[in-house]
Amino acid sequence: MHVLVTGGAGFIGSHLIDALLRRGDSVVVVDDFSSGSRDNLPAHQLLRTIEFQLGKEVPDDLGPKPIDAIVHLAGSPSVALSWQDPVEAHDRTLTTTVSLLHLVRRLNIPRFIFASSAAVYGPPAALPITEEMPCHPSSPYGLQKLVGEKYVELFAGEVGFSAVVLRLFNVFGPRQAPSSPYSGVISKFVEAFRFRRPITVFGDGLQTRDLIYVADVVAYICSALDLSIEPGETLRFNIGTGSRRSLLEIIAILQKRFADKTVVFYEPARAGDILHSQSDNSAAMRDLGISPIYSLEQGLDSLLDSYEPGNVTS
Ligand code: UD2
Repeated sequence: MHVLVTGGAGFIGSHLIDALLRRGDSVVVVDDFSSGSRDNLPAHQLLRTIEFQLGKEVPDDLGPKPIDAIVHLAGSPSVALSWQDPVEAHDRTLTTTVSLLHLVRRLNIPRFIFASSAAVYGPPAALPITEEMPCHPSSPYGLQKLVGEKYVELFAGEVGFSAVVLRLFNVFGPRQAPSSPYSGVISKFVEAFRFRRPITVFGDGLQTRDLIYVADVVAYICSALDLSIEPGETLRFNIGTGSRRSLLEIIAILQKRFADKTVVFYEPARAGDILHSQSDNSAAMRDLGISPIYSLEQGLDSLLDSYEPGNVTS
């Protein structure tokens, strides 16, 4: 397969690139390198990289080989950031999606995989959350992902390509950069433990998330690429583990793993933050044919093993 991956130099994208190259697929990475890094990408003869600015039109000239599928991962990275600068987040998330769909139409690309988010649901009426539950996003980020999904469905039906929308729950793992204040919670907490810095908990720490390890997410994306779907059809899946853990539980696991306590500061909950999140992942397990392999503990072990030895006790 010849696959175009937007955000391919980022956290999830770079793990996907590794997996695609291992399968023997060739890849075009499209990235603006704002949060992703060239260091995340291997030197490989089947890999080509194109730099482009999110929110701008993607050029038609993507090389001589026809593209079999797009995996669209690029976008504004977080709920909190989308409140801070909703216009920028809109351009990066939604305008980029529309410009890619326009490209799919121009180049007749048969498959589009869209990385959506659990944030489309907003505060859930019940747990676990099924794909059929109503979506009431509580942040610009969630709304932009939801409208992106609708665009995908509209274009797929009209143009005749097949699409898979993956509603990613909280993904964690190596290469998730902890550097921004808006980085994923596990990357922030692990960094705090590694460098003996204080942790900030927004709210009381009892909020729960469905935390899925990046290797499991990549396996689902690969499966979505191979899935047999009717042209014009859009399928939607929750991508999570089906369980939920609180921030205080994560801190307790890390305290044990590092044999260390850390100072915890509590601040008010962030705008648009929901209390609990847990996927019903039965549709993904059934139709994409795989189950998540990593528990939270196993994922954390694998993440900590990816750092230099000496920072973590075993
Ligand atoms: C949302 C989506 C997730 C993904 C992500 C992208 C939900 C349920 N999840 O994740 O699917 O799209 O956005 O960014 O909508 N927190 C702290 N201290 C910190 C950092 C975070 O307490 O230093 C809290 C934060 O306030 C939240 C929880 O940890 O309650 C998880 O935050 P996050 O930024 O990792 O992800 P979240 O849930 O916004």
